[in-house]
Amino acid sequence: MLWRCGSFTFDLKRPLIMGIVNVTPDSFSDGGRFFDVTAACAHARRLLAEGADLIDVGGESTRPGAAEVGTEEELRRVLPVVQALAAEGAAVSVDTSKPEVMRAALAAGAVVVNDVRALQWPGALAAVANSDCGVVLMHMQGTPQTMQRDPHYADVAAEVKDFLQARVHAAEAAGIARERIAVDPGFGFGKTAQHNYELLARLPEIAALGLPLLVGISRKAMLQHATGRAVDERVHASVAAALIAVARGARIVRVHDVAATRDALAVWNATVEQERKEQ
Ligand code: 8Y4
Repeated sequence: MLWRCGSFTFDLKRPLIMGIVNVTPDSFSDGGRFFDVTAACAHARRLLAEGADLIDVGGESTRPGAAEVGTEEELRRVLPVVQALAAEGAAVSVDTSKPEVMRAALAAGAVVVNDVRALQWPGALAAVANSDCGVVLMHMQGTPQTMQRDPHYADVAAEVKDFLQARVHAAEAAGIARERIAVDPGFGFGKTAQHNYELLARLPEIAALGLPLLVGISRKAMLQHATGRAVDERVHASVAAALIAVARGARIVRVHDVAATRDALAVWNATVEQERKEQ
């Protein structure tokens, strides 16, 4: 299976690691953007050196209850980082729902649009259709402001799958080639811990869509549910979750801890290669 993302074509025979880089306001610089951009680029370079296949750059917090960020502010945060990393030859993904940010990031060299709102905002389908980038379509119930209040599903895996199928059709109808599209069940986005574990258990049903499957569980609250660990103590649980996701059909994992994930997936790859030789 291949995933076409602008100048990059990823072979998904081996799972990919997407390293997370948040560009959030820093408390050091007064008004300037020097420190947060410099720090984000430095962090991205470290993740690339550790083995990240692509870097997801985000300037909008989608944490439950977080305030929305304006277009100008999001551009100020994200663009210089996208520009610098792309110029260094990295495969850069931009985590945004805003068509203006998508267009600017793609012009600056981004090769993937990662949209937690699955291109549902006006103009988003067209912004991606006018490029040859890859795109991640993610499921969310509700909005980041309200999604964790009281999520409900009759059948979480079936509903997530139906939503993703519908968004894939909308993307194709807008002129986005199927080989550019990856799907993501959106762990933690309008889901209880039980919903999240049911989705993880039933991931093969989502993989059956036949498209590259991306999963982001790294450091999320569902890991606290199982381990009791605080957010800065969830590395081991995150690596376990990434490996479980890959074993159940995920082909791209979005993670904070690239070095640890890379070693786990190296063991996975060695096992799968041996299995192929035996057949
Ligand atoms: C600690 C650290 C606790 C981070 C929670 C979080 C996904 C995503 C996010 C995902 C895709 C997050 C932008 C939420 N999650 N994009 N983005 N898939 N495609 N929370 O699962 O990392 S942000």
